[in-house]
Amino acid sequence: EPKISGQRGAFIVIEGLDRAGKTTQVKRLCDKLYSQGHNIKTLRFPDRTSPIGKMIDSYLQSKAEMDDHVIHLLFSANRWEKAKWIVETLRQGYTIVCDRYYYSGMVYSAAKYNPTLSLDWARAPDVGLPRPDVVVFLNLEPEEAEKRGGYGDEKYEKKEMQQRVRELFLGLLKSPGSESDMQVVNAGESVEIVGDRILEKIEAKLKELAAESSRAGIV
Ligand code: FDM
Repeated sequence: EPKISGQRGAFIVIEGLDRAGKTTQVKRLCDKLYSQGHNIKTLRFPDRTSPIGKMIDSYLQSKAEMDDHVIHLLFSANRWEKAKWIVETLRQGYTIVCDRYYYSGMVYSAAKYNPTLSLDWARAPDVGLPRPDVVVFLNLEPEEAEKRGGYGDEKYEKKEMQQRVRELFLGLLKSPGSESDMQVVNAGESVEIVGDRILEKIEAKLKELAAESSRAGIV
């Protein structure tokens, strides 16, 4: 049941490399926040269920070829499809926990080093999307990623690509924009420890939020 106190929910994003444990941690976090009395909805990008999401899925499985700019814009469109839902759901008092958002959008596309696809170009189509209240970046050392075994078969699950994505993510933390607000958690620890660290970051932020105005911003 949506909260009737009038306070909007928080928009929480979990970002990170493949194999950093995002999916596991999103699930744990939702369970924890739910047990604390929050109303929770989850979301993940890409959302492969919509027609655009199905095109993205074909691309990631190498069943369809696409120009780098085209697939980038589809990933962005896939977020815009959900923008109104996000705003309304937060307004109804639900806290949203989202697996990947536009940060992945920027870095995975820019990691292709296509000369006409810069980080700035990649960011542009996402400007105006609902802005997260907290973004946690699960950082994984390359050696630890190696230890976790081979990557899957999807398009970007290659060592070199992951390395470039990691560097770009770390670069975002130093950028002057809102991306530098990302909270970093070392994903190399155990599931329990990583979960506790994520929760610490989020609880601190939720407290700040409760004290502030309850209007959601935009990217
Ligand atoms: N990915 C994800 C992108 O390239 N751009 C985006 O905007 C998003 C949201 O898609 F390699 C990449 C990241 C990953 C792949 O993601 C599929 P999941 O989390 O493994 O489904």
